[in-house]
Amino acid sequence: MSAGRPRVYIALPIPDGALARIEAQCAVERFRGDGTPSRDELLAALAEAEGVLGSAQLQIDAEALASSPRLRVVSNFGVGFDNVDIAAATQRGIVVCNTPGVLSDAVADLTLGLILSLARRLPESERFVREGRWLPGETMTLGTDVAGKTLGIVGLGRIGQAVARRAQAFGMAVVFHDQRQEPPADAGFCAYRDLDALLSESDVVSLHVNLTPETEHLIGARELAMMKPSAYLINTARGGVVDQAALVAAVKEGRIAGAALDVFEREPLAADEPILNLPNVILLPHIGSGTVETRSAMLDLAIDNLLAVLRGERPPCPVNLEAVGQKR
Ligand code: 8YV
Repeated sequence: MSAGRPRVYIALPIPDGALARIEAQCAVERFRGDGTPSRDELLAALAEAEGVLGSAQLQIDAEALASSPRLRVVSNFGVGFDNVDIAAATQRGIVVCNTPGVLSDAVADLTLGLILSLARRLPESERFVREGRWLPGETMTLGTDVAGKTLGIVGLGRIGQAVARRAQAFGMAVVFHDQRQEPPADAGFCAYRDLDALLSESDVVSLHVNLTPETEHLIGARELAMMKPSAYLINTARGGVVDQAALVAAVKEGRIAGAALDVFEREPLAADEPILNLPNVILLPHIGSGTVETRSAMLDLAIDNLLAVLRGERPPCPVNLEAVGQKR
């Protein structure tokens, strides 16, 4: 370990108690703006930092890593790590960590909320009341039941499994596809399908994969064309998993019934994005893990990860285990 207290860059807002935990062990530099720091600010901070704590939206690519000679740990406040060039980090002995597990229930809850919202037309019904259209004799178009319908889960990791359990409690049949695994031995509670079969069989398709070169635009025009015209697509994973332009076209032309998205190819969503004009698409501002309890548990785990690496210990949740212990 380097002499003195390691320098850490905190690239997201954190409460005083969490800050005190880090300051007890580290010299802290903080980003105090909204959102994420500019590229220039990030590069300037990384020139000196041994650790960085940032959201899963903070872009730490090969160039940023190359200009971080002292960096030993990137601690992501989130389970996704598509924002970090893992191969480049590993090559430089930089440990990348994430926060799996603690957010699975929150993301799964939101996913079920979206499934029910689409099926029962909740946003549309709410607008019906608020806009004064609920008049004598005026009724809403009926929704559909979820019980007895089939949910296709793409990516049966922790979050996918949490979604599967909830959907089954609502009476849905669940099938899954997972690129990393054939049916796992313990997935007896839902049946494996290849992706095309899942798409054509499911009434709701829900995405729970990491964004990687293999999953980028996993759902494009071809895949959307395989879905039932009555089916819904849910994405609470990463925007890049879906070809957003193809989705807009499919919904507009009635080739699928609708979609619910918590994530987008570019975030925040620009004011002129065509998807904003589709009434049968629910749009949320990336709030999958956004509960007080879950965000607090994520921050605790992200700090545990950060401090463990800086103490020269194995962190609770390394993404690239092979980098642990390489750089001291
Ligand atoms: C967070 C996320 O929204 O866990 C992830 O991968 O995308 C989210 O939980 C994000 O990291 C917080 O800004």
